[in-house]
Amino acid sequence: GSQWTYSEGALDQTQWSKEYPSCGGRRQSPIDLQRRNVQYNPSLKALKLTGYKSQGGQFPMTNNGHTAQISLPPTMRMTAADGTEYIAKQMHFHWGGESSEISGSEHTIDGIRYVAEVHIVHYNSKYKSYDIAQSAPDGLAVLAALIKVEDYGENTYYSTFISQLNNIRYPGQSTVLSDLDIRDMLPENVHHYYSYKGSLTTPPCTENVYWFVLASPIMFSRAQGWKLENSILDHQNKTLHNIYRMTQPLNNRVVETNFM
Ligand code: SG7
Ligand code: ZN
Repeated sequence: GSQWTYSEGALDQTQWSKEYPSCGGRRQSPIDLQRRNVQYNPSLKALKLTGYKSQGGQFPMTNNGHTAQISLPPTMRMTAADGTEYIAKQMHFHWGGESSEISGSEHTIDGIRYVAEVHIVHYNSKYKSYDIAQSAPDGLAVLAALIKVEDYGENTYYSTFISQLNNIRYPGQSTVLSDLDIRDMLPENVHHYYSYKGSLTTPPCTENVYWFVLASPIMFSRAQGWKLENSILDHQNKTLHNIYRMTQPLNNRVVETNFM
């Protein structure tokens, strides 16, 4: 079968639905988060993140040809406002062009695209495994955070990750990161978020993802933004750039927030 891409060849994102029908569905991700159109729900509780603090673990990281992806231990869990518990599986990134002027987040806020976006993919703990959950209608939840680059200092919680991107330059390459603190890799404020029901943002675009997009961004230095955008290559040996999907129609969905 042909390989899907973001913007080149026969199976670019405008064509995904021809091979992956769900990509043409009515609850697709990402979306533009429009502050004027969200439903403020003050009773929406904060997410509960357990096992996110560093336990001195080893985190395999790989270049899967589409992004840099870090495997996460099942001891990391997220409990949503409705009490559903999700088990972490992996985290990965979406980014834009060769400079941070060319942004590449997937979700946009009032039409503004951020430099990059991190996704922590989880599966519903009522299922025995990720593989079972990934095809269940209530199987997945993704915790997302937008990444902003300005003249800040280095975000030292990302130093290990950024410096080891060189070890996964080619698709299929892997490395191991030690002692990540995933909690510290998120914004300080994880209480405020947007949430809505959507899909995977890549083929097969399965419509079984509960999305939680944090309201506060993660800060990177310019050098860190540049390294994220320019360290790893795709299957054509070209630098992986603009690895994000265009925003999709909201259709009849409601985006909820727990902040004003
Ligand atoms: C990334 O985004 C990868 C995919 C992920 C996809 O390209 O990290 O993961 C693997 C295992 O290839 O797909 C099923 C899955 O997690 C879509 O995930 S996303 O909706 O959070 N962007
Ligand atoms: Zn993603």
